[in-house]
Amino acid sequence: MMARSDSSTIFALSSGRGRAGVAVIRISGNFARDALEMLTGGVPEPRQAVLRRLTDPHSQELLDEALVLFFAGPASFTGEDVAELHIHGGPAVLDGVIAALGRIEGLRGAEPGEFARRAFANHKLDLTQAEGLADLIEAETEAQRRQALRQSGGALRALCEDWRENIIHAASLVEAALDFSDEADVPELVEGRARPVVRALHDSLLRHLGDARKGERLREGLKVVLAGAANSGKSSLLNALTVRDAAIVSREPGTTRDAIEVHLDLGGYPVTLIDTAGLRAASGEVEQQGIKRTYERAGQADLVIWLIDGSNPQWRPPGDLIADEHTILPVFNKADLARPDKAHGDILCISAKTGDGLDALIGKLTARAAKMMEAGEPVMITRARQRMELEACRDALSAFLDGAPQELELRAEDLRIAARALGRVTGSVDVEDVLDRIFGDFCIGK
Ligand SMILES: Nc1nc2c(ncn2[C@@H]2O[C@H](COP(=O)(O)OP(=O)(O)OP(=O)(O)O)[C@@H](O)[C@H]2O)c(=O)[nH]1
Ligand SMILES: [Mg+2]
Repeated sequence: MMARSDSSTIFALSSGRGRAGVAVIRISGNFARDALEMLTGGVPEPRQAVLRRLTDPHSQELLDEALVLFFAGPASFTGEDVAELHIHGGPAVLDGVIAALGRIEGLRGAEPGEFARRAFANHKLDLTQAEGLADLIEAETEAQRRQALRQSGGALRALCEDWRENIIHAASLVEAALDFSDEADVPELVEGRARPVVRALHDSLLRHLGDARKGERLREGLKVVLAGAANSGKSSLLNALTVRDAAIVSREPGTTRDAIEVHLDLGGYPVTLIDTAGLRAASGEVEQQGIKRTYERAGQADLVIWLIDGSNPQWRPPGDLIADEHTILPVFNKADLARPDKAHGDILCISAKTGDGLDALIGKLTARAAKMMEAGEPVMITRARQRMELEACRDALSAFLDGAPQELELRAEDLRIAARALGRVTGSVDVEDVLDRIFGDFCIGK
């Protein structure tokens, strides 16, 4: 659902669902004070935790004893008055407090991402920080957490704002040249002073855009596909790597049909491992469909482990399975039954059955994951949205650098376009159409 941008006071459970020692309910808006008054009989000093009895304002029934906090706007997460109720995390307590809040006039339940959206509207965070916050909540591994913390802390925002200031500085030089267009300092202003600024910015943008999508990969996890001839041991390997029976293993070739995904944390890097239907001249229609999916998955993978059945080796994948040779990692399985002959070099040998060679394989995967995801630049692009705008900025800067310097109006326009694209990254311009998408990704209570 889309977040409404009205001025009502909103509330939601901000901690996770389910039984817990403590659950936190957040209230934000003009009536946060009144709500506290009605539930607890008073409003504590801002930022001081106090223990209070919560009673239902309608029935006067005792609901819980809770730790209560109040933040006076604008010094709060959303920039509005905010109250927090740290209640006992049982379903009945929670239902009672939520129901009582719902009966207070002027209050309504929050929609997904609505707290963060209000924080954005009140300039507490920009779009990149809001995206970073969403990532922090989703982060499953250490490297993901590091990246999300950097971004929610404003690293990308600061970089974009710095770039934008430089563009505006260059634009002011071009505007000045426009004002004095019949005088001799025009070339000095544009060629001598604006151009080097734009050139440096352009280089910096190229460096960040040429990051091999590491930041986006880290957000999404590295996709590793297990492919190979039917019966080569793909499902056995998946199970051995996850140390549980996620996939069915059997002597019959053609066992796996649907792709099966599991998530691994390799040295802090997130990896999605995908087991696929084995390749063979398939008999049934279902298996053929499975094989079609194997092709689709392999085509989208960051890395394809080509698993070779040691007892019946098929050394190479079919030519049309993978477009990029660099994404293939050949692995020789069933090393307990057979060994590869010398002609095949130092191929990685494993046995999914005995566990032999699995540590080496995990080591190799971890190294690949690190190489494909570890931060080169301290600030990373983490989403396609950001990349798209930064590319638009780069193109406008290229147009400036390639254009005729004496066409001052056109050069000024190039810089305006570039600055606008950066403004869209942080959300300082043209935001309306992206807000629903960005904040809709949050869960309720964030
Ligand atoms: N000896 C030995 N047998 C293995 C090894 N790995 C798998 N197998 C056996 O090979 C057979 C096929 O294993 P699966 O893991 O189902 O193979 P798969 O590649 O997933 O097969 P499909 O899903 O049909 O493509 C089973 O009987 C496994 O026990 C291994 O390292 N050594
Ligand atoms: Mg299988």
